Amino acid sequence: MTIYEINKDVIKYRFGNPICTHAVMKDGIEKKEKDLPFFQLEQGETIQLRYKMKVDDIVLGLGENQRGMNKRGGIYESFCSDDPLHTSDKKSLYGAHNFLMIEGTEKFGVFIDHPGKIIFDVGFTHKDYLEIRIDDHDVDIYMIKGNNLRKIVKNFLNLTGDGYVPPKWAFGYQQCRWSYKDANEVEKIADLFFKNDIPCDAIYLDIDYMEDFKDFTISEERFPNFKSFVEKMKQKGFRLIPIIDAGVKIEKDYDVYEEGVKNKYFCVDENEKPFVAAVWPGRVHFPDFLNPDVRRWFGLKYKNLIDCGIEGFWNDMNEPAIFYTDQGLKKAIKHAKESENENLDIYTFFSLKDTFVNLSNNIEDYKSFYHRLDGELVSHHKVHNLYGYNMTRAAAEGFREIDPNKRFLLFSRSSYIGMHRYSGIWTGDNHSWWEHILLNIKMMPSLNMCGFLYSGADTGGFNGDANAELIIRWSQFSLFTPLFRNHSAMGTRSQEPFAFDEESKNIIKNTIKLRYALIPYIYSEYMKAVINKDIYFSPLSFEYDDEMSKRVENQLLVGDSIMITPIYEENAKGRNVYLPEDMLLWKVENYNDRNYQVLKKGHMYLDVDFREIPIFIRKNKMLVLGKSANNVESIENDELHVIAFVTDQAKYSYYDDDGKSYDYKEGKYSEIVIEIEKKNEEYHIKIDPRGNKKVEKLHFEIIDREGKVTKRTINL
Ligand code: MIG
Repeated sequence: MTIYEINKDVIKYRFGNPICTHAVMKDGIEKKEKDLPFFQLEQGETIQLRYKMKVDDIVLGLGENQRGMNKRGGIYESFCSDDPLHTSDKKSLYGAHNFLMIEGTEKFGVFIDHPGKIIFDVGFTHKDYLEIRIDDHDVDIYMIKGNNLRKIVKNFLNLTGDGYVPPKWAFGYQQCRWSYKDANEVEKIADLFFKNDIPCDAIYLDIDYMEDFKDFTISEERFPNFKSFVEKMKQKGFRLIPIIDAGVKIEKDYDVYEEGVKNKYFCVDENEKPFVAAVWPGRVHFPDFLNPDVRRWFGLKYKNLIDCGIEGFWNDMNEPAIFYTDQGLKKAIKHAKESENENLDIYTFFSLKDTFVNLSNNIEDYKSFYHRLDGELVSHHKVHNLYGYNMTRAAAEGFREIDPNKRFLLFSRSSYIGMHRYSGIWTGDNHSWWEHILLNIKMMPSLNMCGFLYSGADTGGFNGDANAELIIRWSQFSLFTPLFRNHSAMGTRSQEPFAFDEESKNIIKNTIKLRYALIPYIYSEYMKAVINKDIYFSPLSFEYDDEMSKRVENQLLVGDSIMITPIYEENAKGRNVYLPEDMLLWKVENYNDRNYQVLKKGHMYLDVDFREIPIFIRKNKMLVLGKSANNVESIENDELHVIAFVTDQAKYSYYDDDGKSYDYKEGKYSEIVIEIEKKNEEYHIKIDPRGNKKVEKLHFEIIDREGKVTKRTINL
């Protein structure tokens, strides 16, 4: 074991000779340190770490995973998986996010930088022990210090580089559905948004737009004159976001296939022939994204679509998902033939059935192909968790080369720590289940802790049929997630905002309008989180020290000023709420109508009608909001409203920038610093409009402890 000090808060423990994942962007200085702290270590062919948890310890982190925010009681396996049934017993979803924190007697973070399989047994096998089992003897382990949870997260995020920033329009509402079959249908959807006066910024193109599911092609038949169609839709105010899949169709004369074979850009089998698997188009090859030349080649392919006016993409099936391989299929068919005329009993029948069920995403297939890493063949199984990450890196680096100072929308299904530098993620194929709203709520802060700020779930659920109430309640939560996209699977019930009755449509419309009105706040908080290596969604325990705040998992802090208490149960007309301090409640039905209520610290039952969205403004904090519009670019925010709950003094820094370039990195952004102080029953407002050219007026509503509202307008 070699020990490196990265900085005063982070020590790296290196075992053997690990494969470089590029998750961490910082080197350290070699050090004579003591042994790995906190953990009992077992080292051999594999490495195991064991930590005895105290009764009240909580364990946070692990990003995209099942179960609670507190991961105790569960067992999780880092092995990126295409599994469309997210039940609570599932150990792996699409991402591998090997960072966790202990908060209790001891406070620390640990990041296991390893691209293969890892088990996190958080008190599952033995309730008191956290055990981390790494399927290898080459690994980097980072131990991260910090006085509190937020500080530990910041120290961790400080290692992994600057976070991804999408264009501002990507904070608008977005509509997707797998099965918008052609240009006419896409346009019809856009027109329905317009006709119903529902704001929307983007409509997605799922695999249906491609020709025979070939990446970077466009079906001439279903999307004739694609470039002018993209232009026409942009005129109407909608951007189109095509999907890109990981597998490249094997087809003679298809340029991506031909070039990939010629240049040896594909992963290979044991005979060093391009590895064959089957996904959407039937047989495909997988680009070897671990190789920088391949990344550059694939990344520049996005240009075909960018040249047509496309400004955003989603990368799918990049775990990589495998439907079957020829070897697997052959075995299964043989098994089936041998079973013909047999008297199949419980064992032999299920064994036959399982051979077919296990055709997809089979571990034997992942073990049967290879990457070329610095000239050497490395088994895919060993580096499995790097695949989607590097596909997405390829895309992001391609965009930077194609149009260097332009931000593109990009998110991926599979991911690894460090991929947040290149894109966001969405949480894959969930269901139209109420449980999945709650899972979504609990997962968002965990994803943030691992760096993934631009994220969100398929609002309304991907698989299964949604009813109007589910879409309403889910949208009322998703309106706070940076990625706010409604998506559903082919064959399920339509779930666009106008797919239900008139009343439900209007409620969803008001919800989406509230989102647009909140974009000044959401964008400001998002950008500050990126710049300060902070998170956007926090558990209450990040801000409040009391014991109860550690236990609450169904309420979140959004940015610095507000707390939300979403409804995630069918037919619920309210819920229990815990206030760690006095707060100001604004129950929003229509964002132009204000109503305020000061609520006392403690527990309460809150009535929440279908039409209502409760927003809690924290004590001595401010919420900034503007106006809604058809889409983000047409929002006029020359006048902003500030709702402040002030008992002593409050300060808010409102961030904004051009929303489309990387100039913010050179300090080209504006910040309006607002300070309100209450002295002798008078409010003193101080405004420092640093670099601001857009906002001309601020309308204040300042609410005091008694609920008295003081209005003030200030010209900048
Ligand atoms: O196996 O492209 O998660 O969002 O609609 C399904 C079709 C493949 C999975 C993605 C989903 C997308 C779907 N894809």
